[in-house]
Amino acid sequence: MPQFDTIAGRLDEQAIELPSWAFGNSGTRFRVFGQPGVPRDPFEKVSDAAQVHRHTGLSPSVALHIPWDKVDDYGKLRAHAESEGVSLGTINSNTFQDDDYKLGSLAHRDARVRRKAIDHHLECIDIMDETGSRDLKIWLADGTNYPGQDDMRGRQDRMHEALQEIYGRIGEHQRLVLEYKIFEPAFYHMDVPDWGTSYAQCASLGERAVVCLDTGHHAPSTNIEFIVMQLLRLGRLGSFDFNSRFYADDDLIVGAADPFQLFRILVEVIRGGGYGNDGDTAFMLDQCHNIEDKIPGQIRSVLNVQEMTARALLVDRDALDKAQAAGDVLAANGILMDAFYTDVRPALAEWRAAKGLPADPMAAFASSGYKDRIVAERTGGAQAGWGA
Ligand code: PSV
Ligand code: MN
Ligand code: MN
Repeated sequence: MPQFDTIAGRLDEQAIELPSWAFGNSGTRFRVFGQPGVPRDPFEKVSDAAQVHRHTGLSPSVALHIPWDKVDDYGKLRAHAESEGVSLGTINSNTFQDDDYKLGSLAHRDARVRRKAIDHHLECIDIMDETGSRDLKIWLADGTNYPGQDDMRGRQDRMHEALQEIYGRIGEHQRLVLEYKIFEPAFYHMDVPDWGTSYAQCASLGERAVVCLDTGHHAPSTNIEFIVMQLLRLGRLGSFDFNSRFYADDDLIVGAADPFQLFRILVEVIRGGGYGNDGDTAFMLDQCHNIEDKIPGQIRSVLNVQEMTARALLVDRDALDKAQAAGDVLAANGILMDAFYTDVRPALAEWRAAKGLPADPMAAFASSGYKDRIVAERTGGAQAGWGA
């Protein structure tokens, strides 16, 4: 197996975008537990995200969700981010929290509602021009709850027409990223339920339309790494929303529920040329920290991604190719498992220290005094992110 030193350089290529909504209060439909010191506005969310980058060197950008992160002056928010050492990243649209969208947004039967949803996306593109963002990420809550409720084919056609108009406004250096999800909030059918639908829509829009794979958006026991392989093969794996799940779209800390799955996904990302300087697949977290502290929750998450990336980079590709070509099933599987079982934590601590980063980012944050400061300064913290 390769030594850690031989792959250490590749870890410099890693960038994991943080979701602004991970820093605000969030919860389930049963209860939102408030935490002291949570951000009161997008500026404070960006400051909290910057702490994660300060301690890990892994998260140089923050994704925004509109209208949760609506501000009067995006230039000011951009300057604030830059002064904190991060940039503004993906702009996420939101057509799921408005009464008009009860029966859908881009797929709605009513042209007035579709117009409103399209205009929201055009506004998001205007914001991207101001924030300097590359990606417009679209996740649609559109779907139906009952068989016969609406004509699925008509909905697909209307959604396509609407996406075409939005895509037409995407700049030359920007991308439209279409996220899929098997169910929820619609329970009978979703209009973009799977990677195939997202791919089909993107392929007919143009080459700057790509798919977002949220790791929590599949049926149980779906082979997600196969989807990663296929989308990279087709040149359409635009981004990841990383999180983990035990049951549904749990949005838990990535790598918490199934570290082996995260490893297998990263093996395919690297194999398919989607990692770091090799490609254009953006890594993003999409998580909610309902009961744990938010900033350490994000620190733990990016460290988990880095750890599994290091293990995936350690796979001995030459030996694996030989074993596969020879049809040596057990040897091939053993080579993969050797990398998975390698504890890279001590080597990563040294790697961080050599870069002037804290060897233990969790401990460094805990002793930084930042949390005490925000608890004292921020009173009346809003429910940011979900429900804001
Ligand atoms: C939907 O479940 C989703 O994964 C989409 O990415 C949304 O924009 C996001 O959650 C909000 O957390
Ligand atoms: Mn998502
Ligand atoms: Mn989700």
